[in-house]
Amino acid sequence: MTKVIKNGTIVTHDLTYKADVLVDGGKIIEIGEGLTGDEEIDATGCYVMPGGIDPHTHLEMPFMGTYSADDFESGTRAALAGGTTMVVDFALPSPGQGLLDALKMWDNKSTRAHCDYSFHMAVTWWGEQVFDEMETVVKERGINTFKHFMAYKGALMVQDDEMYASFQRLAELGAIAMVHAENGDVVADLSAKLLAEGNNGPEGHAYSRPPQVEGEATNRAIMIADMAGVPLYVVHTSCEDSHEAIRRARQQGKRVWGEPLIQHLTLDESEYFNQDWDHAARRVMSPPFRNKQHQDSLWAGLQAGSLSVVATDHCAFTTDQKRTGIGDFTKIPNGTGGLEDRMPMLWTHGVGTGRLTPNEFVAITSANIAKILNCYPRKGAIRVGSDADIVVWDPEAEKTITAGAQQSAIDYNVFEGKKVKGLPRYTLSKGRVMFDTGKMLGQEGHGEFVKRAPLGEVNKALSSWKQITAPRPVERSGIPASGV
Ligand code: DUC
Ligand code: ZN
Ligand code: ZN
Ligand code: ZN
Repeated sequence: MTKVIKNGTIVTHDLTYKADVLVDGGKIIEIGEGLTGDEEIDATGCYVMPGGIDPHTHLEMPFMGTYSADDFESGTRAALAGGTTMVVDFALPSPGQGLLDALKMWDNKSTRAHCDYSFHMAVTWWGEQVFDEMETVVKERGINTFKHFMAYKGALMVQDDEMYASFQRLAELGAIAMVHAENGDVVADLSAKLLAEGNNGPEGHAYSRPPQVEGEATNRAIMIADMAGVPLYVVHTSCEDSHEAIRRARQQGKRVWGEPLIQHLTLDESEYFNQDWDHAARRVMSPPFRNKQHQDSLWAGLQAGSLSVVATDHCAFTTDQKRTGIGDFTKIPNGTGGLEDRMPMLWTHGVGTGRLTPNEFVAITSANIAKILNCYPRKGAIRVGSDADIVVWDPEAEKTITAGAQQSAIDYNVFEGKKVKGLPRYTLSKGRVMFDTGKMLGQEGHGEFVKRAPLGEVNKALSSWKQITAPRPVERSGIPASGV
C-alpha cells in the first residue's frame, strides 16, 4: 500500500521546494511532481518536513526516589502529537550496575513505544566492567553516545578522574562523550547553606544552581574532552556562561556541541519567585530557568550556529510527586515535560518571530541531531531511502497549550496558557499516520530501536593533543553508593 503526500512544500535543513512524497514499506520511495499512490494525504498550505528528533528524554526513569511519570507509551504519544518521530532516551545504570544489564531494563521499558527511539548510555560509575562493556555497547548495541553527570553528588555524579578515563575510552571506540555540566560539589554546598538558613522552598533550587556552576563544569568538561581527544556534547545548555565556553571551543576547532532546551528558551526564572509552591516546584529542573539575558544568548547561539539542537530533557513528574519536596527543595524530583510542545513552541518563538528560517528550524529539531548522533539520512531527511518519519506542518494552525488536552500522563503543563501558531496536521512514523488533525491515532509497539554506529577516525575530535592510549582502570574503592 503506497501513500502519497500531495500539494505540500518540502522543507529540509537545506532546501525548500514543491513536490509530492511517495511512501511505501516505511520508507520514502519517490519525490517528484504529480505522484499517485493508493492513499492520499493532502498537504495543501503545509510544509512537509522530516519528523522531529528529541535527543534528550527520561521516560520511566528511576530518579530521586521515584519514577518519571511518562513512560515510552505516553511519552512517544506526546512526541508524535507534537511532530516528533524519534526520541533518544538515557539508559541509566545504578552505580555498580553493568551497562548491558541496564540496557536490558531499557529494552523492556521501550517495547510499547509508538515511534522509533534510540538510547544514550549513562556512565554513573567507573571500573573494569564499564570499561570492558563499553565496547559491546558501541559495536554490538549500536550506541555511540555516553553521558556523564557532573552533578547529583552522592548519586549519579562521576569524579574528574573517572570522567577523564571514560572519555579516553570513548575516543578509542569512536564514540561521543556527553555531559550534564553542573559543578555538583558547589551545588551540594549551596543547597546545604540555603536549607540551613531556612530557604527550603522551590526557589532555593534556583539559588543553589547559579549559571557559574554550569559555566565552570562546561569549561572543565571541554578541557578534559580535549585532552582525551573525544568529541563532546553538552546537554541542556541553559546560560551564557556555558554557551560562551562552547562557542569558544567551536571557534578553536574543537568538536563540541551545545543543546538548549525549549523550556530554557521560552520560560524564565520568574517562574520560581513570588509563585505558589506548586507552580514553582512543577518547574524545578536542573539546570533551572534563567533570566532574559541568558535566554537571549541561547537564541543568538541557535541563530549563529554556536548551539546546534533544541531538546526537552522530558522528565515529567506529577504534582503529587513534586510535593515530596515540601519543606526541602532538594527532595523535589527534578524535571519538566515538553515533548508535545517543543516543535510548536520553537516554531512560534523562533520562526514566528523571524529569528529562525523554516530550514533552520528543521536543522535544529531534526537534521543536526541525526547528523551528530549518526543516523542521518535515515532520519532527519526527506530523501529517497530515508525512513518515512514525516511531519506535515500547518504554519497557520493555532492552539492554546493546556494540560487537559495533552498526551503526557501528568496533571499540569509548564507551558499552560501559552498560545502557539504552527502545529502538525499529520505526523507519520515510518509511513503510518499516527496523528491526524488534532486526533491521536498511534500504535503501541510500532517504534523500533535505531542503531547508531561509532563515528570513526574523522570524529576523534580536533584536539591539538596527541592521543593517549586509554589505560585499563584499577577498581576504585570509592564507587558511590547506589540509591538515586
Ligand atoms: N535534570 C532534570 O531536571 N531532570 C532529569 C535529569 C536532569 O539532569
Ligand atoms: Zn541532565
Ligand atoms: Zn501558579
Ligand atoms: Zn536529562
